[in-house]
This record gives sequence, structure tokens and C-alpha cells, in this order.
Amino acid sequence: MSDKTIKPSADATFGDTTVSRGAGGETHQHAGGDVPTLTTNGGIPVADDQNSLKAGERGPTLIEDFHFREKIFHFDHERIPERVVHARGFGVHGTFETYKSLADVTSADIFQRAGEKTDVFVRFSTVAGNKGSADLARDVRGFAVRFYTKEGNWDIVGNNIPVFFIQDAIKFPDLIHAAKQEPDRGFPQAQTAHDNFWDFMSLMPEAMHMAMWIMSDRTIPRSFRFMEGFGVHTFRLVNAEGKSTFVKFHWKPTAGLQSVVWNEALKLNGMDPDFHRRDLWDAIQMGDFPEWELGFQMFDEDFAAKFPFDVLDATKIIPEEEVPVVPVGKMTLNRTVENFFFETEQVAFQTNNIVPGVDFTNDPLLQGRNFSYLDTQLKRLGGPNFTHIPVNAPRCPFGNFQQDGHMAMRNPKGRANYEPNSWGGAAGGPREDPKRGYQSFPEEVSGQKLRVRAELFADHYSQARQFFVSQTGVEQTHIEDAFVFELSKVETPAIRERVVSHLVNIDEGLAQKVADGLGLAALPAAADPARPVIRDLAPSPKLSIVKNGPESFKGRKLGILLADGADAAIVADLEKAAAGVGAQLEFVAPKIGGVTLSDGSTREPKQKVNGGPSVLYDAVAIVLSAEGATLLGKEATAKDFVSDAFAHAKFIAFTAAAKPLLDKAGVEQDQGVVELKPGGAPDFLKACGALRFWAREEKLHAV
Ligand code: HDE
Repeated sequence: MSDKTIKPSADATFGDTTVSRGAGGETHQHAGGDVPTLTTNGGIPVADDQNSLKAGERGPTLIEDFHFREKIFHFDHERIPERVVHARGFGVHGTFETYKSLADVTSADIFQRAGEKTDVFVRFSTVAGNKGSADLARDVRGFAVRFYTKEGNWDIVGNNIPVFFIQDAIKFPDLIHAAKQEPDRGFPQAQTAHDNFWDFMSLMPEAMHMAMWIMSDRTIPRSFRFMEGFGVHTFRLVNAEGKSTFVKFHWKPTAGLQSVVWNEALKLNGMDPDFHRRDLWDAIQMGDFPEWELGFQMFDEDFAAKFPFDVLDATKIIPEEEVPVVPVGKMTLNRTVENFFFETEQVAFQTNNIVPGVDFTNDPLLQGRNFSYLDTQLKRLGGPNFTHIPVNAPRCPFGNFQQDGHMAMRNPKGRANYEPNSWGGAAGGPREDPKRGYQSFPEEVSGQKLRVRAELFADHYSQARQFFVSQTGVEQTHIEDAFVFELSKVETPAIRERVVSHLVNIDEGLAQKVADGLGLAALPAAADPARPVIRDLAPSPKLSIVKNGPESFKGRKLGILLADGADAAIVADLEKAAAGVGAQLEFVAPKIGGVTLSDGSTREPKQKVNGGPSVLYDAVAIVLSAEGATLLGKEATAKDFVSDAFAHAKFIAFTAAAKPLLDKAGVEQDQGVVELKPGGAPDFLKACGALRFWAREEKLHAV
């Protein structure tokens, strides 16, 4: 045994340059100066974090090595259970600013003063996929917002779709079991295109309205930044006099709505499974803060009584054209988390986090959720003290006599830990406040105990039809295609037919197209509706994405395919025009090291062409010299870049010299394919404001 292997490095120092000697005598340099010293959790400075303590150079590791054991012990216990639904999510911080006092309808402190600013934490998520699944799964997106108000945490735990699959919380475990991986095989994950899901759906006519939404482009958003959010249920606002007003919560992105097309989603999942989280991260990091307006759809008992559907039924909307959405404030997301696990993973949203001035209704789905969200935190976060975690703690004064339990970070101070007590004053601890304290709305409740649903809940198709007829032709085609795609993955013919039998009640044209797409011999008979379908509900343009898109290319991303020798003036033009409309811009090139343009200036590409497909961008420009076009004409991924942009109905600009590449990629010129001339960039960026050249799409699909 050599001397140098058994003794710790002789010259180890702390807080300065440290040299530790490995078993073979090699050394490791550590930074010195102000760098903090590595310690154990007990604060003991660590001299060597490279080698475990051994009995001899080639001997066994010693149990005495407290640093090694603590490090491995902690690592072994790093995981907590992922959320049973909404496992994959991304959280960020922001601010909410109240537009004006709403004291006439609610006593909620957050709505008493114009200009009031309230901190928020928001977590966006998918529902069905596991934590490591891909962002562009066809799925509902969670849209959970926590307001840290002066009267406690208020959570609106919503989705990007205003209705839900089921009406009663008792069916939630069945829905989620059916949607997630099939239990015998453990796949497919993050996909609803499988037998169990559609079997369940086809046996639950109440899910048909939601089926239309999930087969629409709402489930493949381009970005979290470009989707709406909804509280889904009807809630109550209650003012200081105790008057109640029904309300539905809406979040509207100021940047307008946008989704991708399905083929693009499939490719994005492979090319960048983190597409949505990266997009939000990048936008916030570059100071392009996404914003949403919170809107209230308010109505009273009279409206509820006259409305043809039950306002307690979460499978129904109230069209905005009937009850307008009143903007009440703006949310700006402006800060990424410092640590993903600490904040995003440990945030514990709860529907029952509600503040004075807001109340629940008897929506049976909401009532069930109020149990579930508290319950689930115990399992995930390991004890009753999850509100001690900073992201879950209120940011207003708070206190009670709850104490102890796992990982208590704070306990009541002093002698009083019960109430009533006679210790008096501050020593007696916190007391109830009948004036400011939460009061439930004293709704009259009576009735027999029954396991039933209210009568109007039985209308399953009318609003599904209304949703379909409110879409543009392009969007209707996407819905038809989505049904055909999903059901083509269903192996049991009877399930496919059963789904189509519901579609017959919604729209015969839709049902026929899906039947044709599946190759069904004949259109199945309509499923027996529990209530007659109301076929003449007025279309609601607010239900369309395309009709509610942005007016400009702001916040969107232009991808420029470049190679050495590309026209510098055109590139500069595009850069200026993109900055002018507030768009992001990225270069894609044959080599990541840099591109030299025609005037000798250089650009730094963000992507190498085989790792930077056009699905990453909202529009593309192909700026190549003749040599560049020849080079990239021999590169399959460059041809894919162009042909995908074309197939996904994107706007494409090109320099004359780049034309051979477009020809090789099979691009047929249309109004969405624009030759770039000097000074032409602003017009191109303006056209890009339409986001897609939809007229092209129908020419590209034959089956
Ligand atoms: Fe959830 N849901 N949910 N849900 N939900 C959870 O809570 C549940 C429902 C929603 O980013 C869980 O902390 C039941 C509707 C979001 O952390 C769990 C029912 C809507 C999130 C749970 C529903 C939602 C969740 C899992 C049927 C839209 C993610 C982990 C009655 C309005 C929150 C957790 C985050 C998460 C239960 C239906 C939205 C198990 C029982 C409807 C956005 O408690």
C-alpha cells in the first residue's frame, strides 16, 4: 500500500483552492476565492467529494463514510410521486393587476381596488402523459393559477378547454384509467388514440361535447402563451351585502389563439419534446412576457333558470355571445422559477383554496374536486405540512393552532395551542374574525339523498353540435381528421362504430366523413339520445381558434435557413422587419459554427439544419445563394425543412437563388410562398400575421 493512497490530500483547504488526491494519485482542482464550501447536510466541510472512504486502495467502502452515505441516502429518496393527472407541467411566476373595483359583485379583497397588484404562480400541464412525456401530445392543457391575495391563496385550477368529459366526480378515476396507459401493457402513454379511451368515451354520451373539443386543435396549442384558460365550473361571487352572482372564469391571451397542425405536433414531439416549456422559458427570459386578461361571465338565477342547459353541468358552456366576458384584470407572467422541483413540482393547487367573496356552486364535479385536491397532496408531498413549502404558503398574515406533523417548519409560538383560551391578547394566539372571515353563501338546500343527475344534464349532443358548426371549414376538417386518426389506432371495430354513432347526432356530415375515413361499410345508426338534440343553437364564433387568432406576427418565430454567401441585405431586412413586429428570429444553417453572408458579415445559427426542422417556426425564409441552394439540395433534412413548412401551410419567403431547393422539396408556388426582393421583408412579416396560409391545406390531402 503506497503512502499517497491512504492519506487524504495533505494540502486540503476550505474556501480556497483545494487539491484532493484520488486513489491513483490524480488531483482535482477546485475553484477558490468566494466559492462556498461544500458541506454535508449537517454543515461539516467536505474535503473530498470524488472518492468514497475505503479500506485500502482496492478495498471495500467503509460504512463509516458519513458523507458518502448521506449523499447516496438523499439521492435514493429524491423522487416524490408524480401527480396522478397533470404530471407533466411547467410553472412560472407573475403578477395580476386588477382593472377596477368590483365591490358591487364581490367582496374579494383582490377586486376592491383599481391597480391592485397580486403575485401569482401559474402551472400549465398536460393531463394524461407521465412526467417525462412530450409536450405536444394531443391532450387537454391544465391552466392552474394561484393568486397570493391579501386574504389568502385563491386557486383557479382550470383547463384550456371550457368543458369537461364527465359530469360527476365519481367517474373521474374511470376516465383517467381509460385515458392513461392500458394496465396490462403499460402503453400507449400520453395518447388517447387507443381502445380503452374510446371504449369509455363511446359508452359515456355525456363526454361527446368534450370529444369535439379534444379532437379540435385546442389540444395541440402552439404555445402555452397562445391558449385560453377556463375555470370550467360555475362559481359564485358574493358581495359585502351577501348578494350572490354566478360567474364563469375565462383567461384570454392578449397575443391571440394559435395551434399547430397534427402532423407538426407529431414531429415536434420527436424534435423537441420540451417545445412548450422551452417556448415559455425563452419568452420570459427574453422579456417578451405573456399576458392574459381575466374575464368574468356573470349571470343570475333568472338567467340560469331560462338557459336551456344546467349551469351546474361542467359539460356545458354559456356562449360568450349570450353572456359577454367582462375583463377584470390582466395577468403577466414575468419570472421563471429558480428551481423546478422546489416550486413547480411541489406546488399544491387546490380548488378549495378560495377567498371571501368567492364561493362554490353545487356542480357535482367541483364538489368532488374539493375533496380530491387536498387529499392528493398528502400522498404527493408526504404530510399535512405542505403549506409550509414556500410556493404553497400564503403571502399575507396567517395563523392557527394546527401543529406538528412531518417536516413542520413552523408551529404556533408561545403557550397557547388551543382555543378558546384565557391567555388574553397576543399571548392567546389568533382569533376568529366574524366580519372578515370566510362566509359560505347561505344557499337553501333540501332534498332526499339520491344518486341521480338533474334532468337537463341528459342533453349530450346539442352543444357538441354548436361547437362543430362554430368552426371554420379548416377547423372542421381538422376535427374530422383527428377522429379518423384516433379511431384508426383503435383495434376493435365495434368501438370505432360506436363513436361514429354518436357523431351522427352531432353532425351527419362529420359522421359521414369519419365513417369514410375509417372505411366503414355504412354509416351506423344514430345512438339513442336521452334528450332530443337542439339543432339550431346559434353558432358561437368565439369557439373558433382561427377566428380569434392574432392580427400580427408578434411573439411568433421566424426561422431563416441560411448558408454561406446568402444575401446580406435580405437577411438584414428580415431582421429589421421581425424586430419591427416584435417577432423572434432564428437562423438554421449547415454548420452551427457560423455563416458568412455575401458582404462578409457573419451570423450565428441557433440550429444545425438536421436538428432545426421547420416545425420549430411559425414561418420560414429560405435565404440562399446559388451555391447554398446546390449544397442544401443534396441535404435531405434541408428539403424536409422546406417541404414540411409547405405541408404545414406556413408562409414561406425565398430568395430567387434558393428556388431550386424549393423545387426539389416539391413546393408549388401559391400566395403563401413569396419571393423576397430587397425591401420586401415588412410585407412578408405582415402576411405572416395570418399565421398560416390555410387555403393551401385542402390541396395537400387526398385521404
Ligand atoms: Fe383535476 N386533479 N380533477 N381537474 N386538475 C389534479 O391534483 C380531479 C378536473 C386540474 O398544475 C390532481 O395536485 C378530480 C377539472 C389541473 O398542479 C387531483 C376531478 C379540471 C390540475 C385532481 C378533476 C381540472 C389538476 C392531481 C374530477 C379543470 C393540475 C394532482 C372531479 C377545471 C394542477 C393534484 C397543477 C390536478 C383531481 C377534474 C384541472 C388528483 C377528482 C374539471 C389544472 O387532485
